[in-house]
Amino acid sequence: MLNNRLVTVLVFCMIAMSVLSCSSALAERPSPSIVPLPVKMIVGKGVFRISSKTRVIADGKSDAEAVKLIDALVPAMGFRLKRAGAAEKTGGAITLTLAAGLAKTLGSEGYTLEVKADRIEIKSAGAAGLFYGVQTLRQLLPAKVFSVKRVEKVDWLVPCVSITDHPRFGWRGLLIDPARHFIPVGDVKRFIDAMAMHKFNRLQMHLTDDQGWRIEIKKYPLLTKIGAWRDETLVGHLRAKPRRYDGKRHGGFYTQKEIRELVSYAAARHVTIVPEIEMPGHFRAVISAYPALGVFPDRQKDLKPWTHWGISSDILAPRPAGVQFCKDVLTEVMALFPSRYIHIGGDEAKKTQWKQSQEIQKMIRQKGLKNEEELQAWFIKQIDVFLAAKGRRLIGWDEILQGGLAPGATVMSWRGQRGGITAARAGHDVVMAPTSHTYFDNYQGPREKEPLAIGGNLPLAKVYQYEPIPKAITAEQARHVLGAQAQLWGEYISTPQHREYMAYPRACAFTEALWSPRDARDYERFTSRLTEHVNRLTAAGIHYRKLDRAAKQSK
Ligand code: TNX
Repeated sequence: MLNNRLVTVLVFCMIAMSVLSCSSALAERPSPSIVPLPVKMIVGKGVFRISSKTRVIADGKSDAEAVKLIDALVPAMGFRLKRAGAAEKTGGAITLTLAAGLAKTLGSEGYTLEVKADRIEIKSAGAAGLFYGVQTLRQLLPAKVFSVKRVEKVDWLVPCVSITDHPRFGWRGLLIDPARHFIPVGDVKRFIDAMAMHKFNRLQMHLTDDQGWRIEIKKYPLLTKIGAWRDETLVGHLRAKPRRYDGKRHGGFYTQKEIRELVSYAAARHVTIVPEIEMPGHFRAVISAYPALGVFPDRQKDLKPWTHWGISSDILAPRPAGVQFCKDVLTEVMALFPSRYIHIGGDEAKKTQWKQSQEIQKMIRQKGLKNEEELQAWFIKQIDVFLAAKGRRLIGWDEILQGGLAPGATVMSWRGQRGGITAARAGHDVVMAPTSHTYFDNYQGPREKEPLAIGGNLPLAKVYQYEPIPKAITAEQARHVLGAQAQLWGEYISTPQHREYMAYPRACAFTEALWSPRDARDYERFTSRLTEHVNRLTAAGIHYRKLDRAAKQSK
């Protein structure tokens, strides 16, 4: 009797378990590993087949994005997919449609992507959204479609899905630093390609620093003739003693023609290049070219661009001629970069020379200012007014808060979130870039196993957990947080491979922190998607740091 009952219970349990596992198998139709995770994705039944018969349909306005889709698929298809008119009957089509009505719910970067057995439809209110829809579509295909070389003449199967997606933040940035090590045009383009694939939309280029000036300015030719070249470069870490140098001249700069080319290359991938021209500090390369702009021109006649890292005390003397110099440079910069935001640095400006100079001290008194901090604030304000009059906005590192923030300024908060919080509370816009979570020049694993880096420790898991909105601000103030940016400072990064190694996979985690809904974040699931995603990086030839089990443990 008891035995019989036991058997019945057991059989019942087995049936229940098999029903449950069956239904969960249905529910868990393998979900494509999309990075960054879309807001909403429903996986359906069946597949769409991309073949030589597939046509691409786009109206006049979405045309450019259709061409980019066709271009992207050339290596995988081995030929260019043909275009068709909307009315044409085809063997299945990929349609790109601009639908202004979607702006209300999805903004201009959001999109819907429907993959049905007989068609694929991407819709967005903006060209950027179509572009991002295409990026997601590529991730629905096997990883090898990301290869730029391989040519396969096969049909590709796309799983049926229904995706609705839009970014959480509008500023999803990365910074590169050609000032410390020059980055040739081709390598910048390569970096932009990888960014676009991950839906980043801002590339800050740190174009000037103590160690080199990297942009042609017609009015001041010596900036690149002298300021773009240093005699040699430090080998090893700045803190290692004695210091050793490589004895090799290093330098380079972008001509204005090259800058235009980069700006349009980036724009075609919906990336805005934000130029950064450092002032009043990090100014040694400028003073090497034009000693009259320094605080002590007589003493600074033989100055040369710095050959090691750190912060030089050579600072702009904010005489009328110095302020004018900055405005002249920015005039040429604005003509080259359509970016609404112009970054003027403003960080780490050592005030030693201003303190030592009777002339600057007199200037401070005459302007009725209290100290050197207020002089810097006064100077930044001149630049703020100048940029605003031209319809642009000044953005600077959080030191621009000291001595009073210029009225139109946007703050990039790097020394923690504090600067960002102060600025947001005061009603200023903010881009978060704290050293704690966004300094990709820091180590990402055990030092003894990693290539030389500046220091610190920023593992993948920590990047993934980054939350740009500080708890300390209200929802209203949070609207001032435009987004965040990760920095690849270049002191210890001198090749494209190393730059990619420092950027990936951390940038995969970072883009998800900026794009995907806050509540959807799940590190375990992210790393499991990442194991598939890195195959795309491999196919695309991106030199990333291999995933390790520690990535999961170091949470
Ligand atoms: C601080 S972040 C800097 C850079 C350095 C970086 C190295 C900032 C505004 N200034 O000049 O390259 O640290 O991590």
